Amino acid sequence: MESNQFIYLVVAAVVLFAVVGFALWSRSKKKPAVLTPSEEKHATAAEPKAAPATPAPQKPIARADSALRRTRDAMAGALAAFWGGKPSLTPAQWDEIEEALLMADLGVSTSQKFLEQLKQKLASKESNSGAMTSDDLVAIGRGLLGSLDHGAPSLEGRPSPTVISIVGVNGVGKTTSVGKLANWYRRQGKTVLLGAADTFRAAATEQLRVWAERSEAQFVSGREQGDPGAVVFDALTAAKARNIDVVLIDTAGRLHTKVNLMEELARVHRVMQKVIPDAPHEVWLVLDGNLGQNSVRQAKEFANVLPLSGVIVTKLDGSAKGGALFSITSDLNIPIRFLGLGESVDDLVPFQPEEFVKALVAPVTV
Ligand SMILES: Nc1nc2c(ncn2[C@@H]2O[C@H](COP(=O)(O)OP(=O)(O)OP(=O)(O)O)[C@@H](O)[C@H]2O)c(=O)[nH]1
Ligand SMILES: [Mg+2]
Repeated sequence: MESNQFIYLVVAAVVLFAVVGFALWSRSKKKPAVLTPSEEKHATAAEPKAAPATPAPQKPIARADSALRRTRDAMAGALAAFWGGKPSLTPAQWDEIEEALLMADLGVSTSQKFLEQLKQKLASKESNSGAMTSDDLVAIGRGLLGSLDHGAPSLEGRPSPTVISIVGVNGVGKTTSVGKLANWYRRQGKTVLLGAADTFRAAATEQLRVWAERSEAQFVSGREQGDPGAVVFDALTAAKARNIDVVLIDTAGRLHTKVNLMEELARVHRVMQKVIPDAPHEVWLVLDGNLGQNSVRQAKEFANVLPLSGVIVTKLDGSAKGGALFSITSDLNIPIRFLGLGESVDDLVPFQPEEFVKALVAPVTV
């Protein structure tokens, strides 16, 4: 080999080493922005961190925002007509908006009110040559939810125990909501007792017992097929003796059309009054968010028989019919207490009307 060739070879080898060496060095310095699950596992194993005692629950607005995606999608296309400061909308565009509101199951009369107010707002914007903003839509939607005292009622100054009876049609999510409520009140530092007054359905008691254990709530049950009145009597007596803050009574599902079953509920409530004269302090109707306007009809029937003081709307995570909440409040004048946004223990959020409307018409990412 000639000396020139040898020199080239040495130089090439040095350059190669330098390039490879630099690449390896810079790779070792660089932290990946996102770890794959297996990298994450190893990274965590190398640097163990103390796990938080309970995972921080997501902020309600963020949860409602994602859980209401389907209802929002039902409305979004048409409401998009407002963005971009268009001077006016064509009749066809108004029809589309009306259709979208009906698709989101706001119901005919609430949709009409929504449309009228949108038209008024747009007219006043036009005369000031302004454009419709998402705040305007939120204000209109919020107005339609009325001035009821929505959300979780304060227990301050309330009789103790506060007895909340949970009622509704079969399968709407009563037991699950009782379980989630137990957890919610426990997180507020309250002592909670669950009464398994669904003695009718096999396995209902066991289902509730699991929820009680999960949320460290006390639990009172009776015999299967036994008298639900006996269970509430025992539950309220125990709650009084043990200084419990909140008693949640899970009742058997029943069709609002079955008069005898509806009367049985009223009787169970009267049994409560033998122990605590003004019980139940709250009667909350659970409605399945997938039923849309049909749930409004259910609610009317229950309200005819029972003194409803609140509504829980469940399964909104899979529903495109969340717009029915507007009719529930405007047609029935009953506050919405909580929303069920999934099947796990933290998937229950107090109803915040403004945040709800924001999540529908002007999604907020927190
Ligand atoms: N996705 C979703 N599922 C829910 C929600 N709430 C309840 N469920 C589910 O709905 C089903 C019925 O729930 P339950 O709590 O047993 O309903 P229930 O009203 O007590 O039923 P009965 O006692 O038979 O009348 C279960 O599979 C629950 O996991 C919710 O907010 N979101
Ligand atoms: Mg049940």
